[in-house]
Amino acid sequence: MNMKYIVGAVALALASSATFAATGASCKSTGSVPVAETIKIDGGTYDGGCKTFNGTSALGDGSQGEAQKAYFRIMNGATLKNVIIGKNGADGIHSWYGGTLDNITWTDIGEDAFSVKKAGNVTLKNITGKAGEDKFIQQNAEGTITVTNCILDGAAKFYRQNGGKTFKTTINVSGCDISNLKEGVFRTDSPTSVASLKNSRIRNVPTICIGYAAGKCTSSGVTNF
Ligand code: DGU
Ligand code: CA
Ligand code: CA
Repeated sequence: MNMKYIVGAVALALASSATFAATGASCKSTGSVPVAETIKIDGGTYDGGCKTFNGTSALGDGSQGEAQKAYFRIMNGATLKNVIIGKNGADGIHSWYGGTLDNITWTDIGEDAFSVKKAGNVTLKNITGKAGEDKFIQQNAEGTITVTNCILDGAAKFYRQNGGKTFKTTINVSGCDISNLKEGVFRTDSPTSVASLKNSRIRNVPTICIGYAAGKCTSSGVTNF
């Protein structure tokens, strides 16, 4: 085999398996902070300093009970970064009118990990979620969700548009390692909603698209790991 052919074959092999391991969040805990009520961040940036935020029973118990509170509410374009959510996941983090999460770990996902409660676009980057029972991301209002470099290990669904709702939602996910889902990656009941999974890896994931209209949920560059 001549050199030219070998170089070509290697380039082809790289191109056809063009996925890389996601690294997710990177914090090592620097201490512990109790959280007894939702911390509201209205614009600007809140840096959690890689502390572990531990919800008290005032937030909830991390079960599937619907009456639980969020640890944080990001509002009006706020950024929340460098946070570890502790063992009581409660109702995770909420967004009102858009914002960004950067470098967030959910140690033990509660009722869900992140919810869009009021319409707005959100960016979720460098995030890691573990040990969920039901949903990782819940979208209850309009907007586009963009997720990059994430690890989710354990949930029923990576993403759910609120059941029975038909407004349009958009979720684009890339550079993620998603494993151990009971149902699938994306689920909607809306005929207009769209979803994409790109350049990511999956393991023990029964299906990617649930409930989407033809052509509205796509995947490319997705391999098993
Ligand atoms: O009837 O809408 O768990 O927003 C079900 C509810 C439920 C939501 C969801 C959420 O899907 O409350 O956290
Ligand atoms: Ca639930
Ligand atoms: Ca919830």
